[in-house]
Amino acid sequence: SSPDSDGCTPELEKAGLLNKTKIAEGGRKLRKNWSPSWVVLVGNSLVFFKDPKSYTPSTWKPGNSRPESSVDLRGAQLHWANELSSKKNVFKLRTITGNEFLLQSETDSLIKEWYSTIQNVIERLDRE
Ligand code: I3P
Repeated sequence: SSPDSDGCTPELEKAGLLNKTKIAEGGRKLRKNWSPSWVVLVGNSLVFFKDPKSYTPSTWKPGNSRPESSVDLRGAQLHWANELSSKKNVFKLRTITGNEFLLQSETDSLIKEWYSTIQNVIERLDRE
């Protein structure tokens, strides 16, 4: 059985390295500042960590390190957004509070996996 089988700790659904920039805060547009981010999907939240060099998907555990920020996926919206960047494989995540993030990967399969995993969580929360 997994360490989460008692249901006391939120399920770690996915973790990995993506390029990230915040483009709006509370609906107010921000200047882009792309940087690599260790992104973790756990429970109803997408959590961002700095210093991705020290992490790998197999060794990372929640609680190891302090998050840079986190996003509540309840009521969030996800859209492919290649028109918002010169980079390929970009999607936009908009929170219910009007914070907007672009997430990107050079690897097509990886970004598609992230998109569908996040979308599944959003849809699960919409049904609750
Ligand atoms: C931005 C930087 C971003 C770019 C953005 C530029 O310039 O080059 O990488 O976004 O384009 O404005 P600066 O570093 O001077 O802020 P993309 O890489 O996503 O294209 P944009 O203004 O067209 O969004």
